Amino acid sequence: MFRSLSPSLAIVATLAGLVTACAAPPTDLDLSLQHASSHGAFVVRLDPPPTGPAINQMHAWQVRLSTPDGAPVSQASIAFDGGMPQHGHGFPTKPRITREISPGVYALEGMKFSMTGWWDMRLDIRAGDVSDGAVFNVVLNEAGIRR
Ligand SMILES: [Cu+2]
Repeated sequence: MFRSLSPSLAIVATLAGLVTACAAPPTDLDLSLQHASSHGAFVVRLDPPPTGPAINQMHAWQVRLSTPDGAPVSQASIAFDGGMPQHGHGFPTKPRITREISPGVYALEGMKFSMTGWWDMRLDIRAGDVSDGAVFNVVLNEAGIRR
């Protein structure tokens, strides 16, 4: 039984390994960490930790929110979601916006990347009666964030 199954199992395991290893991120990803929100209501900038986000370590980012003409946007409520689009999983933690550090600057805490590859970070922003979303792509390799 074991003998007859193992060759095909080995092949399946090998193929699965190859597919995972070879799923390179799309080459046309927008890797910018500052851009307009989807409908242009805000300009959003993500600042990673100065030392770069190390794999498997909890860390914090900052989110800078402004109007299109550069005025800081205070008292926004920002929901965070994201994960690895090619792997179908989210973050291993529950990152969230915890507080406004200074006008228009928000702390994104509880971040942790569990592996290298392409991650997306999605923000749902509401300020007053204006709502908009922003999506960022981060490609991580052993050296940090690919630019
Ligand atoms: Cu993954």
